[in-house]
Amino acid sequence: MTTQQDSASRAILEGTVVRSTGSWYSVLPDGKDEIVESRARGRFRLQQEEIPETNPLAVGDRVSILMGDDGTGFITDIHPRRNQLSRRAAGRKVGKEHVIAANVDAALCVQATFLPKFNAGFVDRFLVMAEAYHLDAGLIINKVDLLDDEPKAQEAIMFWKDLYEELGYSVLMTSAISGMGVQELGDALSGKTSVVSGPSGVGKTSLLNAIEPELNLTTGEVSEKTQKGKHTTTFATLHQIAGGFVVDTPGIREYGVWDMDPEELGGYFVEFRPFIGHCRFPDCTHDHEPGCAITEAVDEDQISAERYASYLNILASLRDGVKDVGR
Ligand SMILES: Nc1nc2c(ncn2[C@@H]2O[C@H](COP(=O)(O)OP(=O)(O)O)[C@@H](O)[C@H]2O)c(=O)[nH]1
Ligand SMILES: [Mg+2]
Ligand SMILES: [Zn+2]
Repeated sequence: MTTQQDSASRAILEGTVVRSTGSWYSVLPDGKDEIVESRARGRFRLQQEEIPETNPLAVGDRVSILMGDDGTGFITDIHPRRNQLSRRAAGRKVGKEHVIAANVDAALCVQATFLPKFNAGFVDRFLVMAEAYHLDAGLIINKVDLLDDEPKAQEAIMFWKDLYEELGYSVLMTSAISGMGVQELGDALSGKTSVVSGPSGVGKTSLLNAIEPELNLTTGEVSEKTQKGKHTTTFATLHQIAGGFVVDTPGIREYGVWDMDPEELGGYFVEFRPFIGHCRFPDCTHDHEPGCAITEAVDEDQISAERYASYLNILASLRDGVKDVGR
């Protein structure tokens, strides 16, 4: 820094990083509407982090910025993170990781009633991710308007709604077309940073636009396709919605929880937890092992066959080293 600058006379603001290009950071100062484009020192590193990261600052990071005369900011301080979502194994495995977002509170999975069909396998992978990161998780079932005069589809959807609610997850039925549940979704997003994921075409963008029309996000297939082509250099964006932030990221396969040990997986299925530790073998993967308390619970309908099938699918993908999950 140049020594002539009189930094003492300048304003220091606190705010949240909402966008990053790797060299410039868009910072939203607390209580303000105007983004301040900010820079950080080239070799800026988080003091409290031990795992090397490809990006020192991520969306969701809380920072202090020193305002310059030209209206740009200079990041002087990054506040300790409550948590971080990243692309590599969070926690035990040390290696380079790319932080997708910091200080995330909640995770919402969006599915459609149909078009595209409700994808329980996606939901279960999403919930595993949310549990692994200790995020509050919920399910949004959109396109409820399509259920009118479709009693069979309605029945199927009510099955899933009941199942996930019984597990303790909140389930919200919405329609971006009729407006049903849109206000409630806005309330759920308020005052928090949430990850919103779901298969392409379920209506994520439509719902966010319905809550906050000024957002003017692009709906349809095109933007999704270009996102899929991008790689680890993509930076997430935080959208300001309903007094909260929504993390815009490509998909759940991106979250680095998919190289966990197979024995760990069962703990991320909430209804398995009471039975874990009661299997004959301490490292039971609840697959084929004799004396397994989980398979017994499935046989006794204490764990749903659908959730157990999802568990086995995810287990198989962990064993195969398949990282391309979440489609
Ligand atoms: N019938 C119906 N169509 C919807 C609803 N929400 C979104 N769509 C349509 O579904 C398509 C995909 O929506 P989009 O928001 O781009 O989905 P995204 O890929 O999840 O972001 C668009 O043609 C939307 O108009 C809904 O609640 N009901
Ligand atoms: Mg979209
Ligand atoms: Zn077992």
